[in-house]
Amino acid sequence: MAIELYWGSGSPFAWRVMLTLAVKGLDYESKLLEFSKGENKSPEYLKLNPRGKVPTLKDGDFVNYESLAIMSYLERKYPEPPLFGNSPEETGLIWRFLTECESYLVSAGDKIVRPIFFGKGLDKLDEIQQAAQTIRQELKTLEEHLAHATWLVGAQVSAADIAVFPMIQLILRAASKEAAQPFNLQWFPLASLYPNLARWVERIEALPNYQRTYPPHWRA
Ligand SMILES: N[C@@H](CCC(=O)N[C@@H](CS)C(=O)NCC(=O)O)C(=O)O
Repeated sequence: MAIELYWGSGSPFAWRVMLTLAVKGLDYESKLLEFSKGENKSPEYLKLNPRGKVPTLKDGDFVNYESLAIMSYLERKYPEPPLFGNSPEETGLIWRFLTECESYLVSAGDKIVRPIFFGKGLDKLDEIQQAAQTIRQELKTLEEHLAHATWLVGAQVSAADIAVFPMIQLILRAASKEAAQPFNLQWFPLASLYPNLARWVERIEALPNYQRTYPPHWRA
């Protein structure tokens, strides 16, 4: 039975799972949900994921949600190529990047990306500036780390790269919006401000099957 992936265009969390499937060369049935039509809150979908969020993965009778939980399930079920490290040290470092990403990039991103995209809460200037500063600090930390590394952990792409990358793409897209201009975010252009990070982004974009993971509405 095919793997089914419920996802939304532009969701960085769904993008993580799509990249995991791409790198592991796993085919899946795409179940693209339209938030604007409330498809993620339909009674059928809420039976799979009571939070009404994406991503959700169904593999045979097994259903799971939360992007990192899905990634770790896929790793155990389809171990090749390994994405959670080749040694205890690599696994520990990968989990450090994952939890740092949730604690800093994701939580700061939520306070600023949402207002920029949806126009709500743009008046919370202090909160936005503080979140922007957290993100600049995280970009700087990643930039310095990538001065000496091709991938975030180990000699090949790992769950750390796959989980962080969609957040970077999301914040760059937010920074390019007109609503972001008054905040002087200094996240952009990546190639001149954060050249190591820009090269790492290009490496991920060159992964096999990457194109299928790119949010369709971002192409427009
Ligand atoms: N922690 C969750 C976050 C999932 C999430 O927030 N998904 C968003 C899209 S980026 C969503 O489905 N939002 C719809 C809603 O909350 O109604 C994960 O890692 O999967």
